[in-house]
Amino acid sequence: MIHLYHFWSSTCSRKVRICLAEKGIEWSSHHVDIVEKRENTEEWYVDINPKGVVPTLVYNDQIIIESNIIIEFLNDLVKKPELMPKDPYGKAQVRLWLDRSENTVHKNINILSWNRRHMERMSHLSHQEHLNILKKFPDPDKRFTMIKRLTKGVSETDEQNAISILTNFMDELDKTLVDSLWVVGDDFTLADIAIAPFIERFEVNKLNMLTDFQKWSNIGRWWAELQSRSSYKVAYSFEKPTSG
Ligand SMILES: N[C@@H](CCC(=O)N[C@@H](CS)C(=O)NCC(=O)O)C(=O)O
Repeated sequence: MIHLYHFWSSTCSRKVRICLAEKGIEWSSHHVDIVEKRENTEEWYVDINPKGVVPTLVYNDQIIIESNIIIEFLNDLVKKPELMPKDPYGKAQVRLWLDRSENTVHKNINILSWNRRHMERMSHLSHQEHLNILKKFPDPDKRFTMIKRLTKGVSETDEQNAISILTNFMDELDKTLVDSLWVVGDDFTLADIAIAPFIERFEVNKLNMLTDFQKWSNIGRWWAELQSRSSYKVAYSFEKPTSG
């Protein structure tokens, strides 16, 4: 049995839930509250995910972290439908998009989410209470970044830089989609799954400069197609649990 430790609205958790639905894999849900209860920094969770982030997948006592690695694991575990190209170059292209989804898109959307989403979610806390929570992050890199954001803020310049990097990403994605139905070739792959939750996050955060589908019409066509897949609908239908 597959056990998924995840948070209902996290982009990386949604990525894994799309993949599970594509593969038709049964899974058992373990909801980790990363907002109100901060369960992700509790000892029991850090024992399985030393970075204190979601998602984590557990299969027969094997623990797998990092959403991009989890979806590759699932693709290897269950053969059909195949979500990786057969040829080595195609595989390399998918891995490049997976890397971009994390190191370009996730990294920069986090910068833009700080003022729009994170601070609002934490507005019930005093500065000191918020700081005490961030100090509990087990991953030194994440702890340093989050504490710096809280104490120094995310400036207009930081935001403009993130927007410029994400605009370049969208230009690149649109160019890729001129000649192919999906991000890598004409078959749906892990690359499509890895990018999808971030486009939705641009929309939710009302980052209109990053969702101009008249300008990026190839992305617009791809995005509409992706949202109509049942795997996307299933992944997004997981709602915030009322308790637990
Ligand atoms: N590279 C990791 C990133 C995981 C990550 O940052 N997860 C976020 C949710 S999307 C999280 O758990 N954040 C916890 C927090 O900010 O307290 C992955 O892809 O799994």
